[in-house]
Amino acid sequence: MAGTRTLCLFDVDGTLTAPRQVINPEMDSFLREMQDKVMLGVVSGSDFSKVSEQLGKDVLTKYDYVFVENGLVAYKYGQLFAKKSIQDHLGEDLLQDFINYCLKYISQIRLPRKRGTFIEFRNGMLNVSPVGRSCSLDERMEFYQLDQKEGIRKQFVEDLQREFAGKGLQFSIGGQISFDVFPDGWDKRFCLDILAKEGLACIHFFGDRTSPGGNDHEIFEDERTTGHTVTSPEDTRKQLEKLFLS
Ligand code: M1P
Repeated sequence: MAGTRTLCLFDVDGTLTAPRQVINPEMDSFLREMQDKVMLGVVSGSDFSKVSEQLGKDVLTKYDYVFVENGLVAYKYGQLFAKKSIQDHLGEDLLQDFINYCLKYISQIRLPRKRGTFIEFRNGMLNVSPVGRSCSLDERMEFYQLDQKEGIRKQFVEDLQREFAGKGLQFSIGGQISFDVFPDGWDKRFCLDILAKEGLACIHFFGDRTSPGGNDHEIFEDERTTGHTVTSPEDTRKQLEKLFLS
């Protein structure tokens, strides 16, 4: 039976914060006011350390639900309540074939700059970055602009889709310098299976990457959510005010 509580579930980068930046204090206090009307949750492809850097060390107590790595690691009212790992699911052989292929592929790309941490191994996904995650903010923007012109990540993902066809892997280009790789179905919809047991009346999802290929697309389209496309944190606030405060 449907419950009475409404949950507003937010993507982080580009929706609550500028990409990889800390939440603006005004947006943060606006969300606290919203909590009188609705429950709040976040769902991010990033891992917990990045989400807490952006939303605050007290993120677990500020939001009713925090889903990191698409919900593979899930917290409710500050407590860890679900966790699943990619290595148990895929097995070491496939994982190593995949990692080796990516490292070889990256070694053959020439970029204006390359830094370190080309593959980040997370609990529920791999994050692959041709420029390397340890790049500076300026280097990040430089890669992002180049990628928009040259489609480096898009081409990389297409090659991986061909090479690993039928292996049960899904790819998602969410941020600026990398893409995420996870088992089929482990996109942001993963958290909806968890929420299905929570007796909510309605889940409003807000994200900026809702077009096909973006990492908010599947959850935005899912019939268990009412999806909203936003263009920035300011736009998220405007849409919330219109929906719940006017
Ligand atoms: O916006 C979500 C993405 O944020 C980061 O992407 P990037 O560093 O490329 O901007 C990553 O944490 C990625 O996993 C995540 O999907």
